[in-house]
Amino acid sequence: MQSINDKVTFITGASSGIGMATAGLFAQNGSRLILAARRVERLEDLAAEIKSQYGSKIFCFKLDVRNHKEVEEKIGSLPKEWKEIDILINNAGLSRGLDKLHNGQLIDWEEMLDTNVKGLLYVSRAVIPGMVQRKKGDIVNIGSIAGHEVYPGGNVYCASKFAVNAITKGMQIDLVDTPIRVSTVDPGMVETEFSMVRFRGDNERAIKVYQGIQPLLAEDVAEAILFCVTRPPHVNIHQLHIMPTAQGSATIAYRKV
Ligand code: NDP
Ligand code: 8X3
Repeated sequence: MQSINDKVTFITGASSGIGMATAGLFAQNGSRLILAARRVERLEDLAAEIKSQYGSKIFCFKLDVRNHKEVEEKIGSLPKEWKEIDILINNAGLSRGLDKLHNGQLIDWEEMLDTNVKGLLYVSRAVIPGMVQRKKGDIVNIGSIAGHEVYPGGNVYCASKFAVNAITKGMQIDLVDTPIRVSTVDPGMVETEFSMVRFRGDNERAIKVYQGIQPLLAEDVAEAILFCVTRPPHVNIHQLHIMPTAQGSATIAYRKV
């Protein structure tokens, strides 16, 4: 097992859910953290909490992964002690709506594709060259069961996660002549702000997603991410599916009502 102690981990979308839980777990394991998201005040609160708990070194900055220029400039101008990123966790992502494709909203499609696909590409393009130059690094992309199965109304969100899957494969092939490892962690239902975002704050609808079932916790996914990056150097976990025990597929869940 490799240690992440003192390694620099960059987490996108660290202001909530899986990203936030991963920040906590990685700090607990001695990693230094770069945390990015749009809600920077949340990052600052998280950083203060983690610092007081683990004494970690943390650098936070506001970032909208959809904005290519901003991604390039902010990652390109990281302070000297934060420039050498060891671990990149491409986690920022979201879903909007569950409409049939023919009723879908263009604005929702664009937001999902711009964030989940193009945002991941922009961040990767800004970070990976340094890893190649230094001949070391780990990349974990957060995919989804939605990147393997299409479910009713999932259309464009699923397409974005199928794309994450393909991009991950592409990275694994393109980096095969380097020591850099690339993984995708693909969860089923995780109880985070995901459904509140998907249904634009409709709490009742969001709660129903997890009714009668024990979903994954963000911490469960954080553990899976940590597992990927702590394998011995000759081991690359290509893909890690993680599902709630009561979820058999994207559409089949056993709910106790
Ligand atoms: P949350 O809504 O709790 O967290 C999403 C995070 O992404 C937030 O920190 C948000 O920060 C960030 N984010 C969204 N858009 C942008 C943007 N344009 N720029 C920068 N950051 C952004 O959801 P989860 O933790 O569940 O989601 C994390 C990842 O896990 C996503 O990729 C999601 O698709 C994936 N996933 C989730 C599952 C689930 O059931 N919850 C299952 C499978 C995969 P902010 O708004 O502050 O910018
Ligand atoms: C999030 C899980 O099942 O809503 O990626 O697609 S699901």
